[in-house]
Amino acid sequence: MALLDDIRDPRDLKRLSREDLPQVADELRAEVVRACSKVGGHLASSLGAVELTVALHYLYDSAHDRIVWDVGHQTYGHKILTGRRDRIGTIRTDGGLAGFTTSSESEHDALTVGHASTSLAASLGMALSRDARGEDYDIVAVIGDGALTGGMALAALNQIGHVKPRMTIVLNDNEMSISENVGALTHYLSTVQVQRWFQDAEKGSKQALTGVWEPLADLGSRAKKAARRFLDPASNNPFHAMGVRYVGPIDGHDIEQLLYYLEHIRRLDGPTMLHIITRKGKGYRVAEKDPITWHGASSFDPEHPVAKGKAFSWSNAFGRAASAMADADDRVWVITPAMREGSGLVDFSRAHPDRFIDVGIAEDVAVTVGAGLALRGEKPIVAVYSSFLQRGYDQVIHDVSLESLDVIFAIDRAGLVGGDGATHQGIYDMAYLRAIPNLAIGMPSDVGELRGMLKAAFRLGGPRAIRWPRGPVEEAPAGAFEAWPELAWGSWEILKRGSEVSLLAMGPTLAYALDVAGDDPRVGVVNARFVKPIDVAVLSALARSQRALITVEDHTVMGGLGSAVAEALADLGIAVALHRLGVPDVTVPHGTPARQHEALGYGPEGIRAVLATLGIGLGAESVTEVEPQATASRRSAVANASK
Ligand code: HTL
Repeated sequence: MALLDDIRDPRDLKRLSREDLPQVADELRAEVVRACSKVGGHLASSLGAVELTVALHYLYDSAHDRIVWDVGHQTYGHKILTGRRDRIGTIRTDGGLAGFTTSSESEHDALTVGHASTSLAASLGMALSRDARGEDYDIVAVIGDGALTGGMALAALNQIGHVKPRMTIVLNDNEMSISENVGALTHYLSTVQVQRWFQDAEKGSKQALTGVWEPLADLGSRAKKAARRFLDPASNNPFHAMGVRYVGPIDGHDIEQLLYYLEHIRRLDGPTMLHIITRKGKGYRVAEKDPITWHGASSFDPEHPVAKGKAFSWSNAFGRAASAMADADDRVWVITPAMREGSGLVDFSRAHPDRFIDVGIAEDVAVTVGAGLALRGEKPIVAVYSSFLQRGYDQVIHDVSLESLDVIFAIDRAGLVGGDGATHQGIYDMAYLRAIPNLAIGMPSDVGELRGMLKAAFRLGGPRAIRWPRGPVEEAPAGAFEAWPELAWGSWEILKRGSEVSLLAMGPTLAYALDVAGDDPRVGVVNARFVKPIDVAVLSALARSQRALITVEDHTVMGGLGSAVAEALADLGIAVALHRLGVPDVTVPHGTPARQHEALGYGPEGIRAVLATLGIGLGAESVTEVEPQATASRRSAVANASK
């Protein structure tokens, strides 16, 4: 690792000669593979951006200039070059580096990010400030072709083309989102532009320099040669039409070319997009061959890389259930905003290609396409991660709930999600959905309940959200839609009666509650599987007969199950001690969910601690010595960790 060993800071990189840079890229690539083989991570995207990373850091001063990475999952090389090499093997793990760029982690991370399509608007904001204050620094946004499918990116581009601030936009085009990229723009980029470039590169473009390229005209023959590769702005280019100068496409793995074009563009006024073509997984054979599998890798043996088989998951259970529903009824459609694999929909997309639609990274569009389908009598299922549905919030209210349309929201990754961390935590959906009229919400605790909820949602109609966590679940025989269990929407299930206290839990926290309650006759357990409506009959009976109720949820305490129960008790006029366990008012970083549940006070130990305060001692370890403050101090420890 000859060169990388001496790079502790991007300034060290700048001391090298240009000829050395390909070697730095090779070493960086090896380091990214090594880190991901240890702890997993976004391998393929980071490998594809290695040359770009080297070129950007060679040219710009990332502590002063602003390099704004979209999503931030392709930045492992950037992290290594910006003083974090010694910790790169901790990425996405408890207390380790974040998986995305995070401003609090480094001055070189211009934006805290994880969700797609924000880089252009944020860069525009930075440019507006810079220009208003007469400051002088460069702004480079790096956005993938996947992230460019997001409405936010396109709307920002529209504004950038209007305001015309000086900035560079690098469009890192590998023709992939997580799966194959979708949309007309993608089609345009891949077929028209790329073909044109490869043809023109051979022949030499006959297009003349026009006024837009005049800054280059006096740069001599090399610039003119380069300019031949610039597309004629009069051509039918959508970015140019939006007021953004377009350059490219060029080979994004050729550092010389990258530097050459970036240097020229840096001198131009106004916004310029440099379209670079890269390969996802570049330089690591398995990842190049199968970038979908190696987009988000688990740990692997770098000498013999084989993707780990994954246990049957909630996503798989949903995918199968959706297929059975679509088999039974031709009105069932599934819409995904770019998460076919993650949402367990690969088989569905093959079995029902005509009723499967990937709208790109555009959750807002996914929701309103669902509304449109429902308006025509179809039965759409919008399959979306909890944290990404935040992007479609207005659409849920405005387009679906006002008319109480038959749209099922299949919400995956509800709860803490692990390595993806703060940006991806699925801990707000009940809070933000519960206030919406007409919208009902449930959370199953096993596959049978998932099917029962889907069936009930389908039969009852109206907007219905069903949420489930990331991770494995016990597989249950598939069976036909008609044979699925009937489940009364809004019904809770008393799993164990207790004489003094009841634990009300949902989804994964139900296992904690059952574990803690054991066979102690004083402690009951309820599967509080619906938060809207909640089971008022069961709740009021419990509240009148128990000394205390404890809600346990993998969600913010504010607005979730605990809130729903507190509100219902207030409405019922029942005064009973209520302890609400869940995520307190803090951001939660990446880490191991089970450990985080404990640290935040809603794991088994946290439940025992609360029971201990009620005089119910259970289990030896924690109960007697745990004071009420213990939970609070654990909470603040996690809060501090996330700062
Ligand atoms: N929806 C939103 C709003 N944000 C994110 N991050 C996702 C979904 C999920 N997601 C990623 S990475 C990614 C998606 C869809 C693909 C991005 O494709 P792009 O980059 O072309 O921009 P590439 O991977 O290098 O090809 C993550 O959550 C990490």
